[in-house]
This record gives sequence, C-alpha cells and structure tokens, in this order.
Amino acid sequence: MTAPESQPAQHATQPLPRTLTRDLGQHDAQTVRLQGFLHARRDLGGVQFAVLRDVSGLAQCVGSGLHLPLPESSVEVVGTVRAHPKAPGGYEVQVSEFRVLSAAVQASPLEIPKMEWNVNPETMLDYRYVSLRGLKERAALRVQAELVRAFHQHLDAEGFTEISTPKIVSAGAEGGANLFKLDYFGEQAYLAQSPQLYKQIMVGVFERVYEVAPVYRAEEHATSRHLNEYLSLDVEMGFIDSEEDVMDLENRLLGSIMVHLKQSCAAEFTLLGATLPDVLPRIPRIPLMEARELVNREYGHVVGGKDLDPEAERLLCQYYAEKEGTDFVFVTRYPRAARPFYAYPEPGGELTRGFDLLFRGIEITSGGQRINEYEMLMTSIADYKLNPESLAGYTEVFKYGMPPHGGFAIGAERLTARLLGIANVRYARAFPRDRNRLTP
Ligand code: AMO
Repeated sequence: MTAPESQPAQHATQPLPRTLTRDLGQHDAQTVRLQGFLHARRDLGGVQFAVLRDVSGLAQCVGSGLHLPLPESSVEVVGTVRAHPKAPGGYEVQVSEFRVLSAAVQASPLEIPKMEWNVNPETMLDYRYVSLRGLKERAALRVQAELVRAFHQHLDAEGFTEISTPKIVSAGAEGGANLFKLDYFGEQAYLAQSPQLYKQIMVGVFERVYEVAPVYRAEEHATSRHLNEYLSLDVEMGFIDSEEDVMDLENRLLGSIMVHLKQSCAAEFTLLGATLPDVLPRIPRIPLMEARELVNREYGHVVGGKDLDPEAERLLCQYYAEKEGTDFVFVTRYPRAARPFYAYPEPGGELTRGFDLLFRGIEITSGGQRINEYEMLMTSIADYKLNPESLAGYTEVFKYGMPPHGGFAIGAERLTARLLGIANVRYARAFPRDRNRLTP
C-alpha cells in the first residue's frame, strides 16, 4: 500500500502556546493565551475584571459580556496584552475569549485573596486544599522545595549518594516513648522516628549518604515546634576525624542553601517580608555547659535538665545575633544522658561528640560522631539498658569494619518556619499531622 500524498491537517490553526502571567511584559501588544485559577472577580458597570492566578503570579484580565464563574474555577483567557501601571506586574490583558476549563461548583470556604494568614489558623488547616492556593501559603512551600533542591545539589556536588530507607521498622532509633506502633501481619512494628541506623549502615556502602523523607514522632503534646510527621533532611559521612568535620559540612551546606534561595526565591522572601540569614564561614561553636552558663550569666536564666530548654535556646540565639551577628550557633559536647546510645562518647565517658544547631531561637539540627566499634556499641547499648536483640539488625554491621563516621538531620519545617518568620511549624508543611489532626 502506498501512503497518501498529503495528510489532511488535523487543526486548521495551531492553538497559541500558553503564556505564564510573569511573562506578560515580553508580549506587549500581542495576543496571548493564559490558563489559571480565577483568583478574584469584579463587575464595574458592565465591564468585568478577572484576576487570573497561575503558578507564576497574577494577571488582571478585562472584558465585557463575560460570565465569570465562581472564584477558584480553572479558566483560560485569550486576549491582548496592554501596559497598565496599576495592574499586577504592570500589564493587563484585554479579553477576546474566555473559557471555563473546570467550574468551581461551590464557593470556596476561604476567600483566597483576602485570607493570607489573617484567617483563624485552625481554619487555614481545616481547608488546606484551598488555603494552600493562597500566595503566601504557596510561597512558603515553594521556598521549602527550593531549600530541598539546594540540599540535594550541594550534597551531590560533595560526592554524596541519595538513599531510601524503610519507614516501617522493628525498633526505634532515637529512644523515648514517641514511637507509633503498627501491626505488621501480627508482629509489632513501628513507624521510623529517623533513618539514623540505616543511614549509618549505608555509610558502609557509599561512605557519604543523604536522605530526604518523612519521619514519625508520636509527640503527645501540641507545641509550635513539634509535628507528628515531618520532613527529615538526613546526612551521614564516613572517614571523619571528629564531629568537627560534620559541623564543617553543615556549615558549607547551609551557605549553599542560602545562596540558592537568594537566587531562586527573592520574590517569595519579599512577599513574606522575610530576610535571608548570613551564614558565617565558621558558625560559632559553644559547648553545652558553657552555653548554659552563658544564658545564666547574661540573662539570669537557669536551665533545668541536661539539655537547653526552649527559653535558653532563644536567649543563646539572641546573644549570638547581638554579639557576633549570626543567626546560627552550634552547641557541642552534649552529655550522654541527653543523647541516644549511638553517640560517640568522649574519653571519660560523660560527654559525647554530639551537637545541635540553633537557628533564630530554636534547634533545627541534631548530629554528631557515632560509635563505630562493635564492642563500644554493645557496651553503650547495655549502659542505656536497651535490648540488644531488638537492635541486632543494626549492630551486626559493626562487626564488619565500619569507619569513623557522623552526620546530622535538619527538620525541614523548622528551618523553613524560622527562615520565613512562620510562628508554628504546622504552617511550614502542606498537610500537617499533629496531636488533633489527621485530615485533610
Ligand atoms: P532529632 O531527634 O534531634 O535527631 O531530630 C533532628 C531534627 O529534626 C527536627 N525534629 C522535629 N521537627 C518537627 N517535629 C518534631 N516532632 C521533630 N523532632 C525533631 C528538629 C531536630 O533538630 N537521628 C538524629 C539526627 C542525627 O543525629 O543525625 C535525630 O533524629 O529540627
């Protein structure tokens, strides 16, 4: 069979390619096709104003005889671009065609252009599926996405390999009572609190690894810094000399993340009225005992317990911001009583090579050097009165030459919240799980 000499054209005319609202200025006086959501609508004496929102911003569209659907409907506009100083971005579109792609069948429970964090916070979470469409809400999540991208890029460039470890596990890694239990075909299982033990095992494979994944903490209390499911940015590296190497890495990583955010998220920071921190070439490092003395001496705050309390974290950050112009400070040399069994003990046995990183008033990271020798690990498990059998899947690997290693984890929501001045970590997560919330 021979092919016909010419195929009939499928479309008489090609549809215009889609233009994003942020690019209107490149199409002055031209016809464009926009697609997005009906952000707002007004009718002024027979002239309709439709504000269209797409992923890149807003565009004012003006026409007459338009039947505008309910706000949030997805729509398509074809029209001519005109400079207009009062319109968002300095241009508006004079509508020649208006199409509803998918009409909202019910008025949105939140008026998106007006809400922007003035609505009752619980309501914002109740209606997350629409509240996230708000410009500020989505800006926060976009910053987080770019932050995660920069995390990947920096670690890839330093020779790290991305790993993926189980979230259904047979034992907790971090100790404490905050494990979610799970019935695993009749056996007791848990949701992973941290990829800690697995990322260490993977150091034996790739030497330098990272993971970006949710982890689970059955925190009973509702605070502004605790989620029951959060995104953990985990790092682990082998062949270190001490935890100093690990802090050096996190220092470089944070520097890269802030450079990337400056380049990629300037509009989001402006919209949210937030400022990027400077990351000093060497973030200050202070041993925990000295930090406790400092907040007592400088602010008269006496810290109970073995760690810092939230007020001490806030005061220590205030001190370093005022005295050294840094929003970050590492707290080092935590006592064993305040660290898990895997933390590497200092000679003498009371302190460890564990550290925390504080940022703008709260802890965003824990990390440190780990025990890498089998005998030392088994002794530590006994010291902590843990059951070696339940940890056997983890301890086995230490019989096979694990190098000196260490790492850290950053809570993505805490970092995002502190970067953007968001008071509660729940608003730095799309669909937070907290003590009272399992939906949406
Ligand atoms: P840790 O338990 O300190 O350490 O957690 C590390 C970081 O995770 C964040 N984070 C949380 N964020 C929101 N809600 C929570 N409930 C919550 N709990 C912790 C904090 C914290 O600094 N395996 C170690 C890390 C390591 O040593 O590599 C660990 O999980 O930002």
